[in-house]
Amino acid sequence: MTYLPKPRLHHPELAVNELGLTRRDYEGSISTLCAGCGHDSISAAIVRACFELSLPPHRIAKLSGIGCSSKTPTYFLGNSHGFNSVHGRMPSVLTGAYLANRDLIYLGVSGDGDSASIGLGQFAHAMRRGIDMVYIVENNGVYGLTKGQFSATADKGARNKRGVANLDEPIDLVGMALHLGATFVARSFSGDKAQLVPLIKAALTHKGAAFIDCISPCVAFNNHDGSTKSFDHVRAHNAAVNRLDVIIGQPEITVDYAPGTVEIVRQHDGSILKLRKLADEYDVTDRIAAMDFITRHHARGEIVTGLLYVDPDAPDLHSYLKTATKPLNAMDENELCPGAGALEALNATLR
Ligand SMILES: Cc1ncc(C[n+]2csc(CCOP(=O)(O)OP(=O)(O)O)c2C)c(N)n1
Ligand code: SF4
Ligand SMILES: [Mg+2]
Repeated sequence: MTYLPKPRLHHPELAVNELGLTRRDYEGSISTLCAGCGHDSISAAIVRACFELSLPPHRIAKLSGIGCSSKTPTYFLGNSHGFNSVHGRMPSVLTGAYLANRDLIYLGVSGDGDSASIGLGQFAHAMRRGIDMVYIVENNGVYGLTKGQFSATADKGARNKRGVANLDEPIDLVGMALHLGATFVARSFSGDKAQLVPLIKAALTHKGAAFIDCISPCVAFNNHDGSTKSFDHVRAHNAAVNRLDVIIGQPEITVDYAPGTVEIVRQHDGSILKLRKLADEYDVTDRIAAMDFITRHHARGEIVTGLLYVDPDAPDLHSYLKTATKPLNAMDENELCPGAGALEALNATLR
């Protein structure tokens, strides 16, 4: 059985957000993933982020591909729109939905197999097009659902459960996202909610393509000595670049920041990110420096986590294409099909 509803009753004193909703209103069905799977921690972080941002669940559309990671949208945001697509094809389905209706908040959830192997082409184009979305890869270095084959993000030399070493060079999705033009790029770890929840909140309020690579140990096939995606390995090699809070519509709070230790980033919609830099020289607005930073730390065996790059004033695909502001499903027949005269006028501009 893959669908288990949760009991609707909850504690009467559970905190409510600005919409009068509790955290439970952002949950989904009971997870059927392995106990301890990192993906469940990411689902919990998504629930918390959406609850804390007071997002209306009916305004969120969650889309995924195929894999244990891609099953997770069943386990959060049960009152939102959802579409479980084909292996590696989530980005194109999300792109179509976003072009048809820009009024929804798009959340794409994928795996390292889904995005770095079969879906690599789709991933690349989604990053470079400025689609206003949050794209989370739940990265465990294996194809969990099909029993633990190495994925394309597994590090060279990493060993599988049977002790066999991976001989291929890894694909770093963060490096690709930076290279291809994503305007919000971050990496986190499923077991670090203090970092992950603010990152998801920041990504949700970012206008443009926001990518989060979240290391998420697979307890069944990739959480043993020799794996570079295990809980222990990531804890021992994690180098966080910054600490992040998201403050929505409260710019006056910025006056409390200690000089020299904080980076303020104003996002396109006016919301503010507060970045407490652990590394003083780290600049979140410098794409080239971010690429250099992660490459140098990767060579040292370190996993850099935190917000690596953001362009707070990024344009999105609708602004490039100058598309209608109204969602297609809200247009009447005349707006959808304005007639031969309008078509002729359009064609004339292209001759
Ligand atoms: C077209 C197609 N090819 C192959 C498969 C088999 N398949 C299902 S899930 C999967 C890999 C999933 O790996 P990942 O995206 O990393 O998710 P995880 O299970 O690790 O979370 C594969 C190869 C499929 N379902 N469809
Ligand atoms: S096989 Fe791995 S990825 Fe899949 S549910 Fe189990 S622990 Fe999670
Ligand atoms: Mg995987």
